[in-house]
Amino acid sequence: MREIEAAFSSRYGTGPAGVVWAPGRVNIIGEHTDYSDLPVLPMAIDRGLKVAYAPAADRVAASSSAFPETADWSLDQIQTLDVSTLSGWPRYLLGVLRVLGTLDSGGLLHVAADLPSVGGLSSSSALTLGLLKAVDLASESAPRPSVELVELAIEAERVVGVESGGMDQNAIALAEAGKALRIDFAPTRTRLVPLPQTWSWIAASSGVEAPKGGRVRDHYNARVLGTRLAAALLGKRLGRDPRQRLAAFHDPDGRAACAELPAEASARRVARETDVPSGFLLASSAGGLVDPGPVSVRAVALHVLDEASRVDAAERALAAGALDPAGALDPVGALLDASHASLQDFGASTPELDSLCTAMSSAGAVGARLTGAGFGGFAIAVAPRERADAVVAAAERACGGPAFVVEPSSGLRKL
Ligand code: NG1
Repeated sequence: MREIEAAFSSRYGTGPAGVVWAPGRVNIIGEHTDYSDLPVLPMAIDRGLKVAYAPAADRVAASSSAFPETADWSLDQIQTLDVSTLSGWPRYLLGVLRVLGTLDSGGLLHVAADLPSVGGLSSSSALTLGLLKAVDLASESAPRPSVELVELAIEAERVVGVESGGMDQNAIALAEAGKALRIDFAPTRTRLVPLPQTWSWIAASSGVEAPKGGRVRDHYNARVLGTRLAAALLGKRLGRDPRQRLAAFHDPDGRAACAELPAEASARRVARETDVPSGFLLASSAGGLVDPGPVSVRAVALHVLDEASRVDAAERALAAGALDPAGALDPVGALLDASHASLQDFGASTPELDSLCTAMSSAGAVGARLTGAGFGGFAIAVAPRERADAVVAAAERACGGPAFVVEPSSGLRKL
């Protein structure tokens, strides 16, 4: 019996009806662009989590091999629970159940993972999508299509409090082996991008945890606010609609006007200057962002617009890599390095992430950058396959690990 089935049986006294696989992801390039409706280029990886499930008449119960918290809620109770009173991973389960609305039946769930949850590999979205698909399959209704699960998962994570974009959920649900996934937003469109087999992708921990509670959530939401303030100010200055996302300013005039933006501004000041209400600027699915006061605006906008151009350039370089993998490696590596430098200005890097990237480059990686939200968590590097072991070893020496090669893998599915 597989380990997860044994764990499920020992917890619930009965075997599971099935097991769902939800992979983690690394983002190759396009960081902090998704919530401005600008593109990203992630790939799902060969690490992730399994959720074993079985139907249950009137309750949802859940446990995990990795964490002590459990949930056991009646269907009636689910509608009255307050997410802010829960701690740990059951918050994501409540987010999932909330967006599913009134349930006709429940489920028994058990989670096991080989995906570090320290930040950057999208463990929160893998968990959300794994739970969502397991609850969906445990119910009697027809299974929902992946694109519907993606939309529900985005909303579920916002219920938990991070006003995220949609990169992770799309990547995890729609990825295919051997390929990255270019994702555009508003409307969402995805395109598979083959990756050269002679390259290795290395994921390495900075040794600093960046879980989505407290500190990281506040840093992240402050950047989301920074992009909204920048867009409102650019709209006002360029005579365009100020209630748009930064994607509406991804053109030469928009880029040039960024230089005139204030280094920092508050929602209150921008609301006064632009007539966009502060309630609009601070809106969120979880009842409004906490107003952090002045946040970085100019560096945030410059990073986001330039990073979107780097996504286009990386996709072009990868297309060339299909014909000439060796020739495309340096251009892709240079884009990764440029992305990391830009994220330093944006404020998402840390000294540990910086020295980790330097260590991997010195060991033979052609490019390295933080991946995911940053503020700690993971970095990725790209290297010719024969140098991968040396890069992993250098990363482990720099930060104490873990570091490992990740393979571009297929997405969410029933095993
Ligand atoms: P992480 O925290 O690495 O899973 C987060 C967001 C993404 C994206 C990146 C930054 C969530 C679930 N994910 O990724 O949507 O904005 O940061 O590019 O919040």
